[in-house]
Amino acid sequence: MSNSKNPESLTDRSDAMISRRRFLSGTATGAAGVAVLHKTVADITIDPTKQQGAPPAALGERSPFEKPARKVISNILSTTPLQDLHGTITPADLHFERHHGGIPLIDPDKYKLIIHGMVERPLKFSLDELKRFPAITRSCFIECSGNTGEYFRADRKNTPQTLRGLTSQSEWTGVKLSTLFREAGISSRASWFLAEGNDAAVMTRSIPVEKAWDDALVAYAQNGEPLRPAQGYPVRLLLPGWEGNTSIKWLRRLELGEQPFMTREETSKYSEPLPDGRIRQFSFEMEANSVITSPAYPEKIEPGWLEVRGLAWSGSGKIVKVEVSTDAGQNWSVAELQEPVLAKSHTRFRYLWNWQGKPAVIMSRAVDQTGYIQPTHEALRDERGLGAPYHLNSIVGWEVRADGLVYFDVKSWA
Ligand SMILES: Nc1nc2c(c(=O)[nH]1)N[C@H]1C(S)=C(S)[C@@H](COP(=O)(O)O)O[C@H]1N2
Ligand SMILES: [Mo]
Repeated sequence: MSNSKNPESLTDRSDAMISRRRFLSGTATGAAGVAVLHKTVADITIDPTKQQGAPPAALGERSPFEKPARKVISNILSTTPLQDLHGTITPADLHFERHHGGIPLIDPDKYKLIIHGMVERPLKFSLDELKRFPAITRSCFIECSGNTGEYFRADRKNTPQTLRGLTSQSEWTGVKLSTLFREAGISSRASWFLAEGNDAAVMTRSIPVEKAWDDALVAYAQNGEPLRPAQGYPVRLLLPGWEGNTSIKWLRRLELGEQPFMTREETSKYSEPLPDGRIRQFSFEMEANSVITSPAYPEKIEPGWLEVRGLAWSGSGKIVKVEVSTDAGQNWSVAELQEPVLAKSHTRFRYLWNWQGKPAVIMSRAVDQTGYIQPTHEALRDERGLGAPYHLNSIVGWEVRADGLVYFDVKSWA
């Protein structure tokens, strides 16, 4: 992977490493690295004026100077402004949204969840009854399998949001699906269940029962408050790490059966033709993915030290490594991961880079606990043919021009 035949890139790298170490240990007194990040101020004058603050408002609002916004792509889709967020959590109002039949308004007092089919006791739960069961709280991402898919164009003016904004991370609370299945006494022959939503689309998916014994959740809260209507209020199914379309919102019915139910979504939509003529179906797990959120279009950077920042995630478990390349994927260096690293969760990575003012292409590559390495676009195409706009998790780049302007690297998607 390291390119020892290229003397120029070797020199660049060792210079960068020495300065980076000095920079980190704080011994670079007056050295170029520190001066660029933090200029010394000669005249320190303190402004003595005070301003009477506003009284508390009924609703906590963002500072009027901050305007992060979802990008509404169509009446069925909106994306998370990944470039405006820090850390890993997505504020609920900035969670991406994907609706096949609009956002239904459901009265929580009238809400019911039915479990039936191959069970000893068909059951019907109110919201209060669901809340009475032992609860669990966990963080995880939800990512649409169409991320960087149907609505993505390989245009140089992509932002992190238009590139990979169909993923969001929340802390969810609810009752384990296994608790409810035990309550209903599901048959030992039941190996699949149908999950059905209460929206105009009546969205349905078939899910293997093993996912219930693993980590499926019937969720009623998100980031400390009840779900937002767009996220499935009052109750959604949450299948950590699996493609977003399986996390059925406005969940109203679970039916146990012996086989996949072959719903409309499964026969007409979520299937992917492969180069060898086979069709990939029930491709539930979201493979490891990552995106550099800064620097990215439309930023303009200055020469000197800067922190390359981004998010990595995997539906198969924890992220164990993220590597960053500043030479279009020839050499890779290990980025720092923000602890705690959680399974099936957005993981923040950071990498200090001394940009010398020369054209560069920066990329990130995620590795998860199964050893899976995020593939190049070329490798993904060889494997899957890219016949369907789903599960397109390949490595992407940002092109940094000599003038500091940053653009989506269209070549990384060719
Ligand atoms: N009932 C219902 N559930 C649904 C959908 C829907 O249209 N109706 N969309 C699915 C899809 S395609 C995705 S990617 C996720 C998106 O969840 P979010 O809107 O909370 O981000 O919800 C899934 N669950
Ligand atoms: Mo989706």
